[in-house]
Amino acid sequence: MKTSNAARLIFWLAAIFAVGFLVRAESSEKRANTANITSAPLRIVDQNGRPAVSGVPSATSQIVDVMVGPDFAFHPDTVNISVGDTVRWTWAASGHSVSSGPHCVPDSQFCSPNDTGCFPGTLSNTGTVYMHTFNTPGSYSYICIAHCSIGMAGVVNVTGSCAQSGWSTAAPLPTTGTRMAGVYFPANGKFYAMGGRASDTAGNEFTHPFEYDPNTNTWMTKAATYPDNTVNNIACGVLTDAGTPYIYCAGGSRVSTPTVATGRVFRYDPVTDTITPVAAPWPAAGTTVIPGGFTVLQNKLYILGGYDTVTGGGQGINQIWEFTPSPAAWVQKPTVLPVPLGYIPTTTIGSLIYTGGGSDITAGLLTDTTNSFVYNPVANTISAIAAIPRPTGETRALNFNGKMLVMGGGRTAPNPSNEVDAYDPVANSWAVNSPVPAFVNARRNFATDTDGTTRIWLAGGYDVDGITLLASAERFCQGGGGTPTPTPTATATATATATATATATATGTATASPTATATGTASPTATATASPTATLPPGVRPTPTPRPRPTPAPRP
Ligand SMILES: [Cu+2]
Repeated sequence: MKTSNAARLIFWLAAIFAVGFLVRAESSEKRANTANITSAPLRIVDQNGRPAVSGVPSATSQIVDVMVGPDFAFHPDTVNISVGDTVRWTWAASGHSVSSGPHCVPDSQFCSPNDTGCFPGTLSNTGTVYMHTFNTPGSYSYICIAHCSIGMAGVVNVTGSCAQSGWSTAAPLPTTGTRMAGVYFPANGKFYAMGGRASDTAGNEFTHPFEYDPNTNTWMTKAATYPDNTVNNIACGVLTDAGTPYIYCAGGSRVSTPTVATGRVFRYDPVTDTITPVAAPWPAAGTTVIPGGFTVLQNKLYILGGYDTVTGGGQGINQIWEFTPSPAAWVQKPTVLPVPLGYIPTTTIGSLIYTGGGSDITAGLLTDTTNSFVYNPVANTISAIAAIPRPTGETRALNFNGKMLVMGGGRTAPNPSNEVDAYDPVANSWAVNSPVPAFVNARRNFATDTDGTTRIWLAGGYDVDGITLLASAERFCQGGGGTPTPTPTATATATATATATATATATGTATASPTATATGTASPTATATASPTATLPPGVRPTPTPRPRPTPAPRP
């Protein structure tokens, strides 16, 4: 009996070893034959020494196939594609997953079978097909969660390219819209316009999110329904809870009762198209305060400042709040803004939060400012940075390749603007319409966001007159052949100066681009073209906007 057991044990050990050896042998043989498995050539290097794109690059997106198994490997284990291309994984054996992340740590950027529940993950069986489109350049490692420890891993290298470099017209929103929050959702590469309204008359708040697909240049009105109609001026950002990313949104206002605000929080899962209440309202809202600037840093949503619609007839607040998704909770930071502000262009670069501009709100009147700050939420410090070269507010700031872009916006003449100011946190200096040029249609209170490296989207908002609502959308793509066209038009801001006083426009020079050509308005914009702020040396601050010319606030 003992001999028999020992023999059996030895047999099984040998069998396991042999299987492991055979699997490895098969695996390496498969690797050698990857060219037979996919039709595309592999391991081709471009002139920069980077992997060349598999197959023939085309203006339209392509699908690249990867087989999952039948052994403990992906075939091929490396694919090189262009932005907008799709990888299609097909299971040739059961009990495997495709889970984004290095080593054995799923990072929830994408995963089989449907990009949900990436952690801890799902194993799928033979015949499963999972597709994911890559919209941002980069190198994406992925694993099988069951077999990553024995090396079942792959990588997707995505190189950037633009069908059209620079700004171009995108498909318009399904309707006019303003006061939406733009959110790029990395897990599916789509851009969302959250909340907002179709007009400034009561009862026209949006009830569903809008989804823009960069690959098809189309908008879709999603089925998920907001929990209420207090959805103007909401603060949104992508946060991950238990491994799944969501768009969290806090606060908001509505037209029918302009002095009523909400602190309500909900989260939207774009993949399952579901909206879920989050039982942790933003405490600063009370029933009267609209969120100020907002940004995400290390999986926390920050709100800087805001608009108290009641106190003093309407005024800015100076509070800074931090939201943590799990468990959902808010903390008021011990730091306050040096000046109370609402609608602050705000973004995150590295471990710091930056602002450029924002609305002074006094007795219910909004005035664009040049206040610019850097905030460290860990050290609880906030200090001034070089001031943005023009007053603005009621727009967003975006982190684009490590620079803060402040996107047009503003209401104090000659705003609204189409100018894109870029703050370099290393040099503590601003550039105007460089590296990203001005967009075409000046506007404020529009939805905008970026993938961080290559693309920017914006949609809706108020037109150059500050009144007309827009449906139009624009998209920026950087890369591919050639540089973006440096031909911003200042026509938009120029027309807005019609009612401006000379003193007001004198400081509004920043919004006029150096290439401004006459647009026929006999307004003081001539002074604007005479002093393009692009030539301001770093550290020289333009005169702050004087307070006394605010335009009356429409319903927030
Ligand atoms: Cu596996």
